Amino acid sequence: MGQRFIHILNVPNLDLLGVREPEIYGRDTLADVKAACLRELDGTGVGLIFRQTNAEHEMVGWLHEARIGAFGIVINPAAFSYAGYSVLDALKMCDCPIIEVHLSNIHRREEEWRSRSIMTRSVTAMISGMGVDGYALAVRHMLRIDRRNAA
Ligand code: CA2
Repeated sequence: MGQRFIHILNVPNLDLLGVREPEIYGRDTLADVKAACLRELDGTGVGLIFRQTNAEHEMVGWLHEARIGAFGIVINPAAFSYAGYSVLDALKMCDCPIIEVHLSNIHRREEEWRSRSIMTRSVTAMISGMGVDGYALAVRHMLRIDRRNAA
């Protein structure tokens, strides 16, 4: 088998992480998130594909790429969490573990609609409210589960 990859996928507006609303989302940027995830993967042989887009069709294409044989998917669906049904359908086609990550605790936000992610019922696990640490924790968990399954 060739090298396997964890796909970390970020969607609308997350390119502005660290720039807008730091009181909610923190001051770390996506580059910091990527660096933290690479540290987790160091020496494991698992590769990283780290992406962000503001376009729904691009995200669907990336999920098709990850559909078969990926090590795992970590996705922050951001606003697609609430109406991105094409992203949801594409996620359901993937055969690997999927962890949904939200920087903020979506159940604690002022706007009640933020707590109603349509993705959550179709993913393996969800991390919400741990800020940028959520991504690296998701990677660590996936590595641990894989090691457990191999033992
Ligand atoms: O907490 C999260 O990670 C969210 O997925 C972020 C989304 C929001 O729609 C979800 O309810 C919760 C995107 C928020 C707007 O985008 C920004 C990104 C970076 C900085 C400021 C805003």
